[in-house]
Amino acid sequence: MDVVTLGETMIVFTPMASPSPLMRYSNSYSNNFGGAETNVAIGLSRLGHQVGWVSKLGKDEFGKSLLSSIRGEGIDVSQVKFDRSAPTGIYFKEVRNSQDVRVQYYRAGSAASRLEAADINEDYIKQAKFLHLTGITPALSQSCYGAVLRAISIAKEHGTKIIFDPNLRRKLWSEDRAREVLRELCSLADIVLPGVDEGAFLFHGEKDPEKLGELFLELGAELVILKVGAKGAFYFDGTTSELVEGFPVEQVVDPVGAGDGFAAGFISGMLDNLTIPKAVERGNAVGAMQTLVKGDYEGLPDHEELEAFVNRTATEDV
Ligand code: KDG
Repeated sequence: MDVVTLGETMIVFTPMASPSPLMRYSNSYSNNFGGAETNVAIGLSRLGHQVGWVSKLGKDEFGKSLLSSIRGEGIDVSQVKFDRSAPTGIYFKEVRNSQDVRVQYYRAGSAASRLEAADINEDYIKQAKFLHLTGITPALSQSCYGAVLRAISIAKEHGTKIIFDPNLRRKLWSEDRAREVLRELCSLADIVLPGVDEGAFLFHGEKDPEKLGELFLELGAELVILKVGAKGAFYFDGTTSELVEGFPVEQVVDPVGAGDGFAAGFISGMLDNLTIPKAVERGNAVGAMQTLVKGDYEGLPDHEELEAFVNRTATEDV
């Protein structure tokens, strides 16, 4: 296994454009699914890597549909359990414009929020090269926080590299608790992937990339990749710091999942033994591609699509 990830995936409802894209007026919705960790897993799988997902789903129609969709993306779901007494989480997503996306969660008490340390299988984590975690999971419940800490301690014991994306979701917890836990998890990770706004949240409003890079390194990571939106991402490894420029896109259709696309591209680059700047460049490209399509993961490319995007050529139309 190249990467194991762990967290909640939900059914996503999005207003159909007619009669209005706003939820308060919409009377029809399309549905698909989304979750930061499976977005990353799907991105990696499409780029040819072996990925496993650890989670819980309600034993309901949504849970069954999610399991088969994610399995259908080539992800190992052997560590996904069904919970008969809790539902699969759902959320509603309203994309007002590329900068204004509103989400309404119905996930409190979901099956995934019942994930606990005892659900984490040591043998499964230890055979992976990377453990990917986000700051969404510990926000779901105390037991999820425990599951994340258990996965980290197994990874540390067996030399599995920990990649942590803070993925701050203010609706899920208080600011103080979020700051405390996200800083703790950044300090336990080998590689951290914050956005500049998350850096400002964690470090008293600091927005200077160079300073943020130092602050994250001081917390304990060996490599910090600081995302600065469409401009690209900086990397800091303790000796070098550099901005790797992003890929401009004509029109962002849906920004949700761009950070997960970045993570998938970057981790894929690391797995393919690219240099750090080249891995960051792949992250930038995959993140940009994800914004071109409606949905949390639908824009994530395979290798052929990625190459065509980077080289500004067309894919073969078969
Ligand atoms: O990063 C995108 C995710 O935020 C989205 O897919 C849904 O996991 C999700 C969440 O918790 O908001």
